Parts: sequence; C-alpha cells; structure tokens
Amino acid sequence: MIFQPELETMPAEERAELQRRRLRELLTRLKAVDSGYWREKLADVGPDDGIEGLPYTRKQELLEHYPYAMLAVPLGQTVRVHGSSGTRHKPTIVAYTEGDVSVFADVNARSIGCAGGTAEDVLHVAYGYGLFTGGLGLHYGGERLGATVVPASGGNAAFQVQLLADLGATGICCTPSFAYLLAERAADEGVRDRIRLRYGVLGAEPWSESLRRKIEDAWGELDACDIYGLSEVIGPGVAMECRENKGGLHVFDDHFYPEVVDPETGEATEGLGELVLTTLTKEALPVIRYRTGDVTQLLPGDCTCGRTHPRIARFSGRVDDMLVIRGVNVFPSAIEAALLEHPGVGGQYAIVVDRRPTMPELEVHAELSSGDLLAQRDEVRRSLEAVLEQRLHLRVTAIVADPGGLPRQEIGKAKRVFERTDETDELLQLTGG
Ligand code: DLL
Repeated sequence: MIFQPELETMPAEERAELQRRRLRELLTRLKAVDSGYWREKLADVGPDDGIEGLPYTRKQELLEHYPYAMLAVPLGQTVRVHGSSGTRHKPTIVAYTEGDVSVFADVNARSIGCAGGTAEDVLHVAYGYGLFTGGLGLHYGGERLGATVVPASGGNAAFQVQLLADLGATGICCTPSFAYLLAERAADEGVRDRIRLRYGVLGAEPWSESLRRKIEDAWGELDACDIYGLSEVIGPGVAMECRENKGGLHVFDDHFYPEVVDPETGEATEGLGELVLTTLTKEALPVIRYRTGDVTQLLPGDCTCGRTHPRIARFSGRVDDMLVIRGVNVFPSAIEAALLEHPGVGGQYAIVVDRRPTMPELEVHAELSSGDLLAQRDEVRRSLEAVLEQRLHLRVTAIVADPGGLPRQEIGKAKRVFERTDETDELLQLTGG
C-alpha cells in the first residue's frame, strides 16, 4: 500500500525541484539561527549553494555539542528527545519538534506500507520503546497508517509469541535477529500455527539475504522487508524495501537527500561507498551531509512498485565494522551470508575474532539446523569451513553446536562479532562462562 501516493510516486523532475526548494529554505533558516554551531558550519555557505558544495557533518560533532548545542530551534519548541546508546560512544541525543514527530510518523507509515501493511492490520511493535527510536518510531507510523498497534517492546520472547497468536498480529516490526528468535520460540511454545504474520519491518542491524531466507522459511507466509534509519537523521523510516522488489531500499528523498561517497576521499562514487544524508525538512536538529558510516550503493533503474524514490543496496556493514583478517577485508554480513546459506545450520551464529596470535584468526560458531543432524556434525563442520574458505578467501575455524546451543539475545541489536584477547573472551562472557 502506498501511504502518500502523491509524494511517493512524484515524477523525478518535480521531486528534484521540491528538493532544491527545501534545501534553499533550510539553508536560509539555518543561517538566521542564533547558534555558534550553525554560524560556524555555514560561514562559507550561501542559501543557493547546491548540496555538493556543503560541508560534511560527522558523529563527533553531535558528541561535542551534547546535548543541545546543535539545536536549530529553542528547546521550548521541541516535544521529544531520543538517543542512541552506541556501542563505542557516549549517547547521541536528538530532539524533535511537533512537525518532526509528524514527519517521523509519515515516513514510518510509508515504510509499513512498503512491506504490505494497511489500516486493517494488527501491528506488533517489538523494537525497544524508550530513548531508542525504533519502538516509538514504528508505533507512531503504525497509528498514522491506521493500524491497531501492539506496543510489545523488546524482550520476553515466550510472552510475545502468545500475544502474536492471541491478538492476531498480521505485521511485525523488530530486528531481524528477533524475528528469527520469535519463530523458534513460537515453535517451542506450540503457537506457530495460530500466528498469521504476513510481513515484517525488520532493521536496525545489518542482515543478509541468507538470514532473510531463514526468517521467511521459518514463518512461512511472511514478507521480510528491510528498514533502515539512524537517530541522527530521524530514526527508522529513512529508507525501506518494498515487498515487490526486495534487495534494495527506497530512500524517502523528499525528506532525506542521499549521496554515496568514497569514505577516504569524500568524492561521489557510483560503486560501494559511505551513505551521506541531508535532512531537508527536519526542524529541531537538521543535519547537513551527515556521514552515516554505513556502506551501500545507489541502484539504477525504476521500481515496479510505482514509487519513484531512488533505491540503495542493502547495507554491507559499517565503514568501521570491516574486519581485516590476515590482510583480507571482510564485513561480518558477508560471513553471515556465506554461513547461513548452508542448509545444515540454523539462523543463530557468532563470529569470534581471536586476537591472541600475532595474526588474528576467525572462528565461526553455528548451530545444527535440526537434531536429526547430530551424527553428521563433523561433516557439516568440514563443509562449512570449505564453503567459508571458498567464499571469503580466508581459512576459518567452524564450531557447530547443537540446535539451541548458542546464546540468544532478546534485547536490542544482536551482537554478532566477539573479540578474544589474552584478557577477555566476549563470547564466553555472554554464555556465562
Ligand atoms: O537503529 C534506527 C532504526 C530503528 C532503524 C528500527 C531501523 C529500525 P540507531 O540506533 O541510531 O538507529 O542506529 C543506526 O544502525 O547507522 C546502521 O549502522 C544500523 N542500521 C539501522 N538499520 C539498518 C539496516 C536505529 N536496515 C545504525 N541495515 C545505522 C543495516 C542498519 N544496518
């Protein structure tokens, strides 16, 4: 369902004109804001400058101006804050005006529509509610669409599958790892046959086509669609896959203008690069050419769904998440893709980077996909190692546990990569070892 057809199917030339007008209005407004940050940022910028001439914005600036010094409106005009805890940084705090909250609801309603959602749905939202943008973002989006929203939040998978069955949810919003975990739990609890999910709005963490296949197989009828976003820009609802053409995400570029640049040089690139976003309509906390750190590329061509928003490829990972193992660069998502393609293993896994030897080694932990394979564990392990070596050009040690043998993470974004040094073993810590 196309939620805002006049905007989502707008002819490209008309949209380009809208973008130019919005950028001009934004720059004019920001140049008049009484703020040291904005004065300095836009000192050399005129209101008619094109986007390519504007300075970049980096996460560091949000940290340095924590919590409110980047605001472009008085704090009194804001109605909400969110934050991202970040694994490497102190939290980034972002603020919203009433208008921003309304745009946030619109782009999430669009996103749910992309996955096949309608006003008739019971929509189960199992992203965390709180400072994290996922829960409230999709909650407001679901309500804006007219769906019946169940604010389940994260955690407590056994209870959540009962709710899914009892309340008749037809759509679910959660991380892909949690969608897979819920499918396992629904089978354990014997409620799988009473659940009627048609689609999932799954994101907040990188995930591969192989995991998509596992999730869709586990749920049967479900379209598993990828949603992308980040708190610094608005939260979820920056870009979304449509169910008609999975494999790329429409960027809602009437609000968020995308560029893809070489992360080293900052030059525009047609291949894989870092996504850069400019918020054209944000009031409280606009960002100009924000360096997301997320790796993707612009996809050519029109989409059969009718939306004219440009598409980007699914994310390979983050610029700073790339592993360098014995001189080979590899993204965790590429390991996931190769690993989960193996029919002998289930959808749970962990990657351990063993830094004790002089050259770091890669260890991959998987689970047998079924108890029937217990006798073939060694065979599965050997063929997994062979596939990984062939696909990644790296020798990898595989460890194959029983079904259910790896730790489950029920809250927040799944941690997939664990460090092992002489001092710590993160995976062992997670299993309570
Ligand atoms: O994760 C917003 C969100 C909530 C997106 C719910 C989708 C669904 P942050 O906590 O600020 O915001 O984290 C943003 O998560 O820069 C990416 O690195 C990563 N990320 C988000 N969505 C995807 C995705 C929310 N679909 C950071 N694929 C981003 C890959 C994603 N990575």
